[in-house]
Amino acid sequence: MLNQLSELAYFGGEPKFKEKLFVGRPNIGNRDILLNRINDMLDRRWLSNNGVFVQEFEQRLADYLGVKHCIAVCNGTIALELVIRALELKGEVIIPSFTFIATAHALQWQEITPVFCDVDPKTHTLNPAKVESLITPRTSGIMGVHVWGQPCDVESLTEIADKHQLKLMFDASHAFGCSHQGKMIGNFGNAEVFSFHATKFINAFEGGAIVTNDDDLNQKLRLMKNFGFSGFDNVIYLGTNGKMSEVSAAMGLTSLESIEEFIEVNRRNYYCYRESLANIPGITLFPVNEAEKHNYQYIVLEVDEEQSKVSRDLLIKILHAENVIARRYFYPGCHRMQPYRSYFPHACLLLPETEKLTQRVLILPTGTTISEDDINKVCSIIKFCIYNFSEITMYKK
Ligand code: T4K
Repeated sequence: MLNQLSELAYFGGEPKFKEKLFVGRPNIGNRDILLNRINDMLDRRWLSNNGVFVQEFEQRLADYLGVKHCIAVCNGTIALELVIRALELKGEVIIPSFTFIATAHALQWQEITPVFCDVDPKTHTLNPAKVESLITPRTSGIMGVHVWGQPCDVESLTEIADKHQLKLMFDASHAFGCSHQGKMIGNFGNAEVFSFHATKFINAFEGGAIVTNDDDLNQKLRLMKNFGFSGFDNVIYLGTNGKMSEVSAAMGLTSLESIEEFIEVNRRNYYCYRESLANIPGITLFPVNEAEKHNYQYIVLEVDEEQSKVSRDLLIKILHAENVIARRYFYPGCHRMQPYRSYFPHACLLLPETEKLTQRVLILPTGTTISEDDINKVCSIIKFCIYNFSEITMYKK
């Protein structure tokens, strides 16, 4: 497809894609079913406040995950905030910095200090040995993130939490439909949180859910997400408005019904990328554990510049010029964003693996809007860059 440098859009050639290929393009399930649901909702004139779609969505999520309670809410960030509050976390909570900023903000928003812990470079999730070394008398909990759908080291984290009498929760925003040792993510710690944002594997336009096997926590969360109301005119607890709307639940249900198709397409895309990107110097595709259930929602590349000779950032610029809108999740790391950068200016010294990952990781588009042809084209651009590194780096802008 590419023979010389000038054919790259970055150096003045025509972009290889007319339409932009986005990371995070939403998967839409069956449109007719969705529109029928929306019509039903309009006919019923019941648009929010624990409507039938929300109740059905909660039940179907709980059944799918094999978890006792599911509380649907308006987004993943509110879900995190609610759990943090319901678990009465305070002081310090240990989290990875290699995550979306919402994980940290959900704590800081409630004046709890997120203590950033380094990750294991193989799994990109919390390194349990490092977690233990960060525990202080102010620590009240640990929040792991199953980033890219890769489960944390749940057993070690549970052991640490039990030993130090800490609460354990998981931000499972990326991990809907994934399992760990045969059990669906959603069943671990005191509670787990999913995001059903438009860009997520299952989407509800905006939405989230908290899942737990703890009856008391369930009761508390249900009150908290609805201003603390227990029946008409009776407020028995401090609460907020975390409710999911009916239109979101309609989308969530429709999306959930297509889950097998989404997995199939994402899986096909993952294997297509894997084949096309095999044996390219300095390029590694983050692996999926085939022994477990997985949603294959993120195509995660690591670029090792020493071998590839082309940096991750130059590769991104070249891809963007071709209309492939690859992303640098989670650059530059929460610890380098505000307000944390000001609060902990030296945090980077304790986060060497996170620092490396934020310089190396690149996310490529996948999902139902991407064809195998598209993937082969994207990969041929990457290959061309790596195999022509000396010219590329010599003439880079
Ligand atoms: N914890 C973790 C680990 C998370 O990853 C997230 C969310 C949360 C917590 C919080 O959950 P929510 O409160 O969001 O439910 C995007 C999403 O907005 C965010 O939900 C997600 N993580 C994060 C990983 O990605 P940005 O800042 O990258 O958004 P943006 O606007 O750049 O869009 C992302 C890509 O998606 C672009 O390539 C465009 C494409 N896109 C987006 C939307 C909304 C579409 O093609 N269509 C769309 O409708 O954060």
